[in-house]
Amino acid sequence: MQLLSNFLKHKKIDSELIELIDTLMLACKEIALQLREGELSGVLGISDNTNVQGETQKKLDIIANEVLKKVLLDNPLVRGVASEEEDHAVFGNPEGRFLVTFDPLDGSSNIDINVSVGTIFSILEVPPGEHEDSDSLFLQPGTQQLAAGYVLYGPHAVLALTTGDGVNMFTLAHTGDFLLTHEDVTVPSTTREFAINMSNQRYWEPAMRDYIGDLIAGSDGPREQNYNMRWIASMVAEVHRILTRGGLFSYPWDSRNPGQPGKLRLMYEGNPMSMLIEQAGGASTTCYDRIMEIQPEHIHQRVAVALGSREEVQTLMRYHQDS
Ligand code: AHM
Ligand code: MG
Repeated sequence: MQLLSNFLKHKKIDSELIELIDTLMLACKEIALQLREGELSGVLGISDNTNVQGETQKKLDIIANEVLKKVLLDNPLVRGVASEEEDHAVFGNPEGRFLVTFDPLDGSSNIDINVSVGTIFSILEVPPGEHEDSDSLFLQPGTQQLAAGYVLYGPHAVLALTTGDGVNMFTLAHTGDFLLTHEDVTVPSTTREFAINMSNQRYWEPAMRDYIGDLIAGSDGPREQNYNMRWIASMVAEVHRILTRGGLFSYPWDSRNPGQPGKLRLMYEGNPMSMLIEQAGGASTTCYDRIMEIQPEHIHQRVAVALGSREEVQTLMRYHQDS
């Protein structure tokens, strides 16, 4: 089985990008270790802090964020990082070539119940020309991402990675190495499985209510086949399932926060997951538009998300266009 860095070298990926990915994995291995000990290392439970979005931070949100920030900013290739858990971007080497955005611990509401969580990341390049250190360096559409991925901390830790040439998966071995376990992952174009938080149904747009209603009607409804539902409440685990066997995941706009496009964040969740899904042959949309073409206006911007098996995503979009 091939080592992550050997695989990337063999694929002729830019050596600096390989070095950056290795640095990211160093941080993720440290997070995996902290998670492994759970209650024994006193890392579970909530902290006294709330993040910039007003959400209570878990102790592990803070630990994972600090580990990633420190390890990445120690690498001179990194100009700056933007994190779901930081108010603003944090900067390192002014000569650094790369920008990294991350959700340090996605699905962290699941930590205390020992359900899968993960680190989601996206790598951008500093735009050409002279720029002051500011959040605006990061405001690039998802189509500009050089690489994106996640590490899912489940029964085993798995990295799903794209550098813009397909998606590959690597499993963390007891030696501390990530080894290639799935090459050229593809999302089946059709599916009979969907994931959405049904308890928000009454707040959705009519088009979303109609679409999900028709899936639930199964073989008695217009779709004329039965669908199965899953909701892990950990996007990283849902996307991993979709990359593994297909499916549709959505966290749509809802009227609880009408001024907010959605719950998930464009730069830390929407764009990296969209790049992975598209690179694996799937599709990703706000229900109306391609997520990766959105021009971000601020780093913590939210977005409505529907992604997964291509034909199912297209059907969902038709319901929205027709409404
Ligand atoms: P987080 O980044 O604060 O963990 O929030 C994102 C998570 C996603 O992983 C998941 O899809 C969603 O929030 C679950 O939301 P809900 O609690 O409404 O089911
Ligand atoms: Mg998240």
